Amino acid sequence: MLASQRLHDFNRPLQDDHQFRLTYTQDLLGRRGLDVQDIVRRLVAFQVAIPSWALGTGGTRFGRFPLGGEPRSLEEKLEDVGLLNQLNGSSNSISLHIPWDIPQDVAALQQQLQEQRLTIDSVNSNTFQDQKEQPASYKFGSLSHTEQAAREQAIQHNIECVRHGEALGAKTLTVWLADGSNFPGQQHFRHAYQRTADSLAAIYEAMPSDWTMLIEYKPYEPNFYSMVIPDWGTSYSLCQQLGQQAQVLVDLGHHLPNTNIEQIVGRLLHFGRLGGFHFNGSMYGDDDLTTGSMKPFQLFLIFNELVDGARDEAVTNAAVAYMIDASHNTKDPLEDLLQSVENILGAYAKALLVDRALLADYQAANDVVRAEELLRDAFLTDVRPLVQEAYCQSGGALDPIGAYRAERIREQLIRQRGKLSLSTGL
Ligand code: PSV
Ligand code: MN
Repeated sequence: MLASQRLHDFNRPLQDDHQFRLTYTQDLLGRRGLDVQDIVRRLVAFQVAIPSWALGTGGTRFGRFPLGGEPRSLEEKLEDVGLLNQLNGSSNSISLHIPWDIPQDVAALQQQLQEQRLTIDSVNSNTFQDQKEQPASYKFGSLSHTEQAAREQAIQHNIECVRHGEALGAKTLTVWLADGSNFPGQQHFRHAYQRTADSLAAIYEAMPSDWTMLIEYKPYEPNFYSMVIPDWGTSYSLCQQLGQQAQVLVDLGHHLPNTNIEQIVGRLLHFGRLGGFHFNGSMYGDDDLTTGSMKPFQLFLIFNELVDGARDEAVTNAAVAYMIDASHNTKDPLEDLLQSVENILGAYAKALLVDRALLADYQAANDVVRAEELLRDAFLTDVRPLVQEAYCQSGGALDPIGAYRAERIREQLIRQRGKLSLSTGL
């Protein structure tokens, strides 16, 4: 890991320029009555979890080009997240995917978590692949399967995920189902839905009372005719039946092109059912690109809804869990994750600039142009000095990717872990 003195040394020559830009931004925003210290405090507090499966090189069904030094064990995955968190102070938790991340030595892992000041975010079940020696196959579904034995196996797997999570202090189970059909007539829509609802109810029953179940939706892939949970409405209806501990998870890549995701966020907040996010960038579908790389304005508009909801007393939504769910096929995964976090913090900072009272006035007066310009003005403001200040105040690097490169961390990892890896990069 990086010694804090080294980060300090790295920051020193950058401080002058940073102070200059920070002072300018402070003056500019101060003139608009904004409390910059408060914005920076909120950025420092904002944390986005890193999934264990995004630390290795990803791939497509055509190939994978590993760059080496990737984590070979859960312990090494934790090391990588700890390193990211040292660099930017914004990723203090890791999400696990079972069975890839079954802890071998729970006590040692607990100690490592403590030493690296990390926590376990959520535990994700995997019923989209068959595992060795598993009696029933998920080829035709898991929680929605026509055969009880397959459903029961998938239910037990989810309960087992909760048990692994409990041992490490997690409190969230994320369920994403690949269940669906590839051809018309293959699956009875209503019956498949009901079987899923019943299976989820069995898992929900087995969950501790302080746990949350996040239900993810996805319109297509791996099934291309229908998915059992294709949209937020289906997730929402399942949550409604299950109870207060069930919440909808929005994965940005799980929408058809041009879907108004910010409106979905607004709706779910209104219903108090927005449980979590999987951030990524999308050009065509579930592309799993760097968050904010394709549609930064959309990312800002999503945060605009989140901040609006957080400031409205009428909104009773519980705390939202944030995670990056991306795949890194061409970039160094750690650099890509640092970029994503930076874009997320930037979108959040911009949303904090919006004058909500003024926006409400423009909306009430149906002043379309002023309302739109108010949002555009926030979006076009350069908030990078605020994000950098947040990194700095968290003990991180003013330029996390610069520090990562200056410290030749990838080279070190390749030396320690080797060129080839067994990593599960999706
Ligand atoms: C499915 O595309 C998904 O977004 C779900 O969150 C999975 O858990 C994750 O990718 C990794 O498989
Ligand atoms: Mn996801």
